[in-house]
Amino acid sequence: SPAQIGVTGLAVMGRNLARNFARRGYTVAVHNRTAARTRELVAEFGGEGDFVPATTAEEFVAALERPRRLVVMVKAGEPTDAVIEEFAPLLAEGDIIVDGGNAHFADTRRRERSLRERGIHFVGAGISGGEEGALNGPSIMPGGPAESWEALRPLLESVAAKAADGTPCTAHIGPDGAGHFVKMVHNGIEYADMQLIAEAYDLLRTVAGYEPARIAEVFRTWNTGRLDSYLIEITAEVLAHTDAATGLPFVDVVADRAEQKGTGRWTVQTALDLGVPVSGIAEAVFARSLSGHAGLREACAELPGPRCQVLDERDAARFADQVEQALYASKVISYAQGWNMMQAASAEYGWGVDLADVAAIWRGGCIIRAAFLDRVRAACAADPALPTLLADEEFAEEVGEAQPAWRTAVATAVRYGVPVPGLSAALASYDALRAERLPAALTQGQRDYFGAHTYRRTDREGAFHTRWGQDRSEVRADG
Ligand code: NBP
Repeated sequence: SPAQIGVTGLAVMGRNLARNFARRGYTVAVHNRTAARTRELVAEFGGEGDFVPATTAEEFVAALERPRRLVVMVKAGEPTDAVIEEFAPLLAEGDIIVDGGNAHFADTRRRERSLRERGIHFVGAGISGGEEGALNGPSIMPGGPAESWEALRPLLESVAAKAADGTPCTAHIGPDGAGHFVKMVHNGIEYADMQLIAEAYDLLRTVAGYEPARIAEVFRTWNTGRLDSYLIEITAEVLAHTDAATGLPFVDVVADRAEQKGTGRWTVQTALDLGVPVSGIAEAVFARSLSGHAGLREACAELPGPRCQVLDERDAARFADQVEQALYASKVISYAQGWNMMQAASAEYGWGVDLADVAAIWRGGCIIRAAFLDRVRAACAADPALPTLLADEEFAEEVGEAQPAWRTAVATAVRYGVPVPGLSAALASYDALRAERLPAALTQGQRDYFGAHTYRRTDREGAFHTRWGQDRSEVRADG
């Protein structure tokens, strides 16, 4: 029987996604550049459902029912272009290519435009959840023509994760690059979440003096409250783990150099272009970069700083509670920043992204899945024009209540010399947003002084310039 869907690119992600479709009762055509992978898939997992193995691109395309639905799961970048160029000439008008890889949204926009001219629907779908998610239910963020969503919807809803209320974690995000954009911001927020958790761990270790196993218990407790999330859950697992070779806490034998594959960096680069401050994500990306600069760290290792005194038991317990509040408030800030970034891109590209949908489909399957996202969804649904999550009454109240403890946690970190770029940048963002007057007025004065860049006044309309080098009289600079 003809296959309802095809998957080409059968490394971990593609193989697991193909199995997911097959387990849900779909007939799945499978193909890979190196045919051995296709044979391995069918030999190992053929019993899980109906697979139609194809060796050549022609065989693969011929195995699919019309309109053809073809998922590409290859390495992002040139391999994706190569695969599209291989298949596009074999497809007919109305056929759909889904790119499930981690493409940059600008590439997706380019590919969508070029394939549209050839009558082919191109869908850039962000897929989160790693290999486990691909097999058992990822969060899927498709962007592309609305017609193709109708053709893909039943299949994607069937394989996607289900949120606690049973709704599938997939929705049409918007045209062309919208899906990959949202996936990129997801990954940026993931960086910020991980950095904040790492800083909280560092404070509990260094200032409260807790051992990793005890910190694991603290995280387990936090995971029963408002911080309930996959990342907090796995943090506890990693901290509780003992290295078999040495008997030491696992976290103590791992080299402290964090690596990255690039989606966090893309988020920050794109945010700079859009002019949206995403300081939480930026600090997380920079923190990973700094950790990897061995020479720089070695050159600075002897620089003076305060001696860290571990708190006594009672103060440590109080401090741990303050750290929870700092972590939660900072998390709200970094989500608010990510949300602003999606709003800005949606306006810039005319995508019409529904941010309540985005929160809803991140509730399950993806790496940042969290109970918290149900509240973000509710806030966006209640007011689709919400300028920031901080304007939501509930979030505003919570962050407002957390802020004294948040300040104490950050101040303590500063006093003890523990770096907390994520927690402190979030607090700075909060204080800047709520400030009645910002020193930006002085910045404008400086710009006018050295570059005649002009300024606006608080009391009158128009642009003005002061003749700094002459008599310092003010002149109108517009009209
Ligand atoms: P990889 O990113 O490691 O890519 C390997 C696949 O790409 C293989 O099937 C390989 O075929 C194929 N390929 C390459 Br490389 N160059 C090709 C070319 N020129 N023509 C045809 N095929 C080519 O696989 P992955 O880790 O499964 O990830 C797949 C996609 O999903 C990536 O875009 C990734 O960023 C994204 N993603 C991954 C994860 C994750 O947790 N790993 C999570 C979310 C998204 P071969 O077998 O013949 O070499």
